Amino acid sequence: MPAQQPLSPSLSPSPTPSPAPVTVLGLGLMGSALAAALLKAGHPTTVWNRTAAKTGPLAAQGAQPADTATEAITASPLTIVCLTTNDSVRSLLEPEADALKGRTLVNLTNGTPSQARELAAWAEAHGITYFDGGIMAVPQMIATPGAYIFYSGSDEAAFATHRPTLAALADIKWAGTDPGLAALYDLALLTGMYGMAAGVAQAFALTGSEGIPARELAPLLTDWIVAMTHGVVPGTAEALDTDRHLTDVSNLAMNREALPNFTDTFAEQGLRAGLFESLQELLDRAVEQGYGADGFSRLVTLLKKD
Ligand code: FVH
Repeated sequence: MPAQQPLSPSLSPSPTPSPAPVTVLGLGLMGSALAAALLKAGHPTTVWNRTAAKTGPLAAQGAQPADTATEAITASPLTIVCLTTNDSVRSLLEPEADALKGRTLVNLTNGTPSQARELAAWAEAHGITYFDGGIMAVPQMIATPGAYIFYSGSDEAAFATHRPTLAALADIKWAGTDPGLAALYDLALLTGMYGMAAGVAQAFALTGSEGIPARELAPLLTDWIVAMTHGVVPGTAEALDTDRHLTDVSNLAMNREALPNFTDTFAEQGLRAGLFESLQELLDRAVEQGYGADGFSRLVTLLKKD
C-alpha cells in the first residue's frame, strides 16, 4: 500500500505566524498610542524614549523598556520612530547607523517630502531599509476604523514583510516607491484641513462679533462644509484632470466682486481678514488674466510660482 500522500500545501492547515517583534522609538502622545496598539495585537514590543519615565505605562502593558536607543533597535528587525521633527530623528538615528544596518526603519514623524528623501538616501547608504509614513489620525484613533497611514519607500517587497505588523496600527495606504510621496499625500490632506480650519475660525469670529453663541453656528457650519466639500472636491479634480475650467455654477468674476462683502464686513466688525486677503489677490489675478468665466479649479493652476 503506497504511503499516504501529504496533503497539498493549499489544504494543509497553515500555522498562524506569531506576531513579529517590533521596536518603537519616541513615546510622545502618538508613539505611545502606536506602541500600545502593537502590544494589544500581541507583538513583542521594545520601547525607548529620551525621557525614560514615559516607558512606564507601556511597560505596565507588557512592553520591554530599553535603556538606550541602540539596545531598543537591536531587539527587533523593525523599528518605528515617531518624534517631534525629522531634525530630531536625524540627531537620534545618525549615531545609530550601525545598529540599524540590515534592519527596517519606519519613520512616522511628520515632515517634508525632501526630508523623507534625504533620510531614505542616508538609510540606503548605511544598508538600512527605509519607509516614510504619514499618519492620518490623532493618537486616540490609532487601531480604530477610519485611521490610516500613508507609506512610501523604494523596497516594496520588504514592505510586504512588515505589512502584518504595521496593520496593527491603522489601515495601510501605499503611496509609492518614491520615499517622499507619503509625506506629500499627508501634507496635501492636512493642507485641506488647515484651509478648512482657517475658514471655520473666520466664520466663528464673524458670528461671535455679534455675540451669537458658537453652538448656534456649529451645526449650520458643519452641514454647509460637508455639502460644499462633496461638490467642490470631485468637481475640482474633474476640471483639473480634463483641463476644462469653464463653469456654469460659480465663476471667478462673480466671486471676485463678492469677496469685498466679506473683507468689508470683517473690517466693520473689527476682525482681521485672514486667508481672505490672499484669496482676493488670487481672484484678482485670475480675472486680470482672462479667467473670469472659469470656476475655482482655475485657481489651482495659478498657485504655481512663475
Ligand atoms: N498627536 C497628533 O495628533 C499628531 C497626529 C499625526 C502625526 N503627528 C506627528 O507625530 C509626531 C509625534 O507627535 P506626538 O503627538 O507624539 O508629539 P509629542 O507628544 O510632543 O512627543 C514628541 C516625542 O518626540 C521626542 N523627541 C523630541 N525631540 C527629540 C530628540 N531630539 N531626541 C529624542 N527624542 C525626541 C519626545 O521625547 P521626550 O520629550 O518625551 O523626551 C517625545 O517622545 C510629530 O511629528 C507629529 O507632527 C501627531
